[in-house]
Amino acid sequence: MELTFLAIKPDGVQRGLVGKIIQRFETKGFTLVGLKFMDVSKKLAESHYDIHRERPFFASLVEFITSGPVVAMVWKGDGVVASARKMIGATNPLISEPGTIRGDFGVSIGRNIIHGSDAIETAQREISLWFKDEELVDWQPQISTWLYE
Ligand code: DAT
Ligand code: MG
Repeated sequence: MELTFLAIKPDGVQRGLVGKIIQRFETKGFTLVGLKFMDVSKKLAESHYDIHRERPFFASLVEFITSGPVVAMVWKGDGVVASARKMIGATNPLISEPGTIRGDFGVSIGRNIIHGSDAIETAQREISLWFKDEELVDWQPQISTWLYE
């Protein structure tokens, strides 16, 4: 089944939004596969945001994501990559729809609370960058038959 990588950024952690954010993905029906609370090294941050290396905001992005602990997660489910992106909302919280995480909790593009992989291939790259194989748990929630036909 499809996997995605999500990370609650330092602002989400500092603002005490970890529980609320995790709850949204749990109640939606996605399955938690990996979870760790961690500091992010400059090397990991630069590698994670490699595609933005030439953008003017790259340095501040790396500084921000390394400025405090983050919650790194892997979630599983049918269509989880695109669905999680919808639940997260547009990059700029000021234009993210209400009901999305960024739309409900944020006001600034440089403090947009959470990262989510933008495609299945990106998710695979990000999961292997952030997690070792043995840190991912292969399990089926017992309520699966009530979530999936
Ligand atoms: P997303 O996080 O929605 O996938 P992205 O991949 O385009 O957005 O950019 C990665 C992060 O970089 C984003 O979450 C916030 C920051 N960012 C993007 N565009 C920016 C901009 N124009 N000014 C400042 N920060 C920006
Ligand atoms: Mg992105």
